Amino acid sequence: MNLSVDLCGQELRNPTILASGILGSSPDILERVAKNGAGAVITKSIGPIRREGYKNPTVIEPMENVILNAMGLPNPGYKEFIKEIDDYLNILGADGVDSVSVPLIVSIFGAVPEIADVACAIADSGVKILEINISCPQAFARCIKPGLVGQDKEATREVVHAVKDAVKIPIIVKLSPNVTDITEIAKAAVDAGADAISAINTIQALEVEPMVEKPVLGNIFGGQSGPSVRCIAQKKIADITLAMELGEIRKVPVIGIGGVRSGLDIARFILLGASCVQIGSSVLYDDIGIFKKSVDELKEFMNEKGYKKLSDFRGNALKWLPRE
Ligand code: RRO
Repeated sequence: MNLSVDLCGQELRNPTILASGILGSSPDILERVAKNGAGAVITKSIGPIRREGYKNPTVIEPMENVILNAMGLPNPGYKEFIKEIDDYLNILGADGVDSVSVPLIVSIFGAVPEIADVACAIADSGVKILEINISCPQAFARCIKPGLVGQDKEATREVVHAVKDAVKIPIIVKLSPNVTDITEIAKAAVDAGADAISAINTIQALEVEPMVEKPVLGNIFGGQSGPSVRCIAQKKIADITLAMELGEIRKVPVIGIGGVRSGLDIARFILLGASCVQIGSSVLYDDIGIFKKSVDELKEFMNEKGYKKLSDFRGNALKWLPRE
């Protein structure tokens, strides 16, 4: 059975990727994730300058299967980050872990023109794929730039163009679910040169503590993730992949993100046309054993169905979707 995926020219041994921002970004932690079976890993989003992030609480579980976060893009700034990049690349790069290569994808954010400097410096340090985060809900709540890039076609085009003009390496663009029509933003990103699309970032959310009569998160507003968002993510992915199938958006790999917790969840996203998935909040529920566990379950599913590779069933559920 072959579970490998070609993502923007990099071979992933299986279709699971550690989502950005889940476990911090130290080389040691990413190495543990790689050793525990992830096909690739993504760092916390890195921006133009150092940011402390928001005050606590930054992550809460207000009810079962629901995680809210408002971290506030904490990061050391790209100049500090690239000082350590060799540590990352030595762990995950050409020689890989246990002779298996686990690509390192660096998530970046920022406004134009600074984001081009961030992208350039990181690409020059040897990273092979970037993910541009145009979709952090907290960026909207506290107005790093008025409005969220990922909610506006023109702003999306401008940011993706700026990064494409600055670097030769492939870029994934991570989309927000907090829009009326995600296909419009996906199209703007792909038209501007995105080599792959990932979706979804977290859904804008708010929790209130009744006894003290105030919001719980330090930043007041946050983003919802966890198993509760999986079906919402699946709808957004289907919107994008169907638009690609209908020729409305150029075909590029689509990466499903949202509540993936099992091999059947991976299969669900692939059946809707995704190339692979990112796993985020489930790491908090199931620890990093989630990668191996879900890949083993995916193998069981494929075995039972008689599939030898992911392309044997990719997109099979799309034929049920209405198209007019
Ligand atoms: O740092 C955050 O608060 C954060 C980011 Br950058 C993001 O992309 N999504 C999210 O839910 N939180």
